[in-house]
Amino acid sequence: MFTLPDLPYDYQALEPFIDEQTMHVHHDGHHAAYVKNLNEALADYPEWLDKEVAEVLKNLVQIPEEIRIKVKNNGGGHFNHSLFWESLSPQAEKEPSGSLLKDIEKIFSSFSDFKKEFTQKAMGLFGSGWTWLAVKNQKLIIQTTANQDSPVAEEIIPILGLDVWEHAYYLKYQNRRAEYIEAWWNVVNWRKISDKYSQNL
Ligand code: MN3
Repeated sequence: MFTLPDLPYDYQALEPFIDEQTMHVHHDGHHAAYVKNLNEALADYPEWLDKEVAEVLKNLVQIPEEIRIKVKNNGGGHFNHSLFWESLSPQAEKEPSGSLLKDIEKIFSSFSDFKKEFTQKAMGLFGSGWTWLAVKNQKLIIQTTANQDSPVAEEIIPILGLDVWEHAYYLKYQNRRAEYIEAWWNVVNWRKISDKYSQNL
């Protein structure tokens, strides 16, 4: 069985950038539903229920066709949100460190240029989806995915993900996605992302 992870901080901890009510709806409502629906979809296929969700997503072709889309959507939702919560912190650093900072500067010329490009991609994403900082063939990339599609299904390692579904910001920011993204940068847990990057080099 897949289980909903607890938030690594209190629901109000990311205030004022991400509000308590949104965190409740997002974690206890949306993420919980992905976990429930994933377990239901795989109920008749218990061999998949004790795998890591990333393993399930990497092997979707082996999932019976009649439940494959449901597993892709809800498994992606579970994986993506688990990464999202742990990528944030009320004690956030302003920027990455170590090899991550060095490689961001190498590829995007500066950390502020990286932020600009990431923000533009997130702003340009039509409808619901995610923007990622990820490692592909040992190189940093910015990627966007639609719906709950997850880069991990394509052998890409996401190290930071921004949820740009309206459910992630509508209660506080309504249609002002740009304000949400600007606020979100303030709670990105760069220490954690930098560590994750070093482990995946
Ligand atoms: Mn979401």
